[in-house]
Parts: sequence; structure tokens; C-alpha cells
Amino acid sequence: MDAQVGIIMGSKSDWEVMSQVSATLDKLGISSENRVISAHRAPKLLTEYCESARDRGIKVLVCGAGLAAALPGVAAAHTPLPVLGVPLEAGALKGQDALHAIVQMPPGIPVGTLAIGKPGAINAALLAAAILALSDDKVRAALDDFRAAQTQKIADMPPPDKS
Ligand code: RP5
Repeated sequence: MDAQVGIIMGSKSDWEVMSQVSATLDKLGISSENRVISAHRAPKLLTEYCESARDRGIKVLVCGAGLAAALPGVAAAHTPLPVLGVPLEAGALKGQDALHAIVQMPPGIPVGTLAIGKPGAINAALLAAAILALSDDKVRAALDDFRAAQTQKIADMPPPDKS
């Protein structure tokens, strides 16, 4: 099955967190592909990937990067597809630098920015699923089931022991 979601990260060192995007999409039965393409170190490659993404059937891009994280914004500049950005914890500023770089897009080129690190990676996948669910009944059913199971897990959880 052709990939519905394109996952891009700035470095192989981002995979530990970005694999959560892929794993969450897998659980929902959503096909995805992973690429390491740095906006700074391989800008032409990133342009080519993003410009061809829609014609190849990709519907949403999820981009994760750390440090001066230009990746999601540059990706969004090269495709009309929805782009979700995950700031990653790397270096002295622990992801604050990436968060600010990703969230502060100039008006005209939006990036949907998620939380720093693993929570953001998981939620990027769920948000990508919600976007796909608008026009895909299978994804909508999978997302409904996921949320119902999550709620049931909490309902079934025994209360904390007083001792
Ligand atoms: C960013 O710089 C990457 O997204 C990564 O989070 C960070 C460090 O990259 P490496 O030096 O580990 O390749 O571009």
C-alpha cells in the first residue's frame, strides 16, 4: 500500500522519538514512510521530496527536528499538504529552540506544532489520523476504536492504594 503519511526527520539520531509516529500510525492501520532529510544539510533533497509528495499519494507530512529546526517550515514551504511539526530535544536548550523555531511560522505558511519529544510524536500521528479520517472511513473507525479503548483503560483502572 502506498504511504499515506510521510515522516521526515533531520537526523538518524531523531529516530528514537520519531519511531513513535510510525508505531502509532501502524496501530491505526495507516501506511507511512520514513526519511532522514536535514533541511540544512540536504536542502535540495528536502525540496524534491516535498514537491513530489502529493503526487505520490502522501496526504500529511510529519516532520521532526531538533536544534534550529527549520525542517517542518521548509517542508511546508514546498508542499500544500498539511505539515505537522515535532520539536525534538537536542543540545543545550532541550528542545525549546526547536519548539520556537517550529511554532513561530510567518503567516501564509502554517505548521501544526506539537509538544516537544515523545508526547508530540504520538500526538502528531493521532492528529494525522484525524485529518485522514475526514475522508477515510477505515481510519475514522480505527481512531474511534483507539479513543474508546483508551477511555476504557482508564475506567478499568483500580484507584491508587491509600497506603
Ligand atoms: C537536527 O540536529 C536534527 O534534527 C537533530 O535533532 C539535531 C542533531 O543532529 P545530529 O548531529 O545528531 O545529526 O538537525
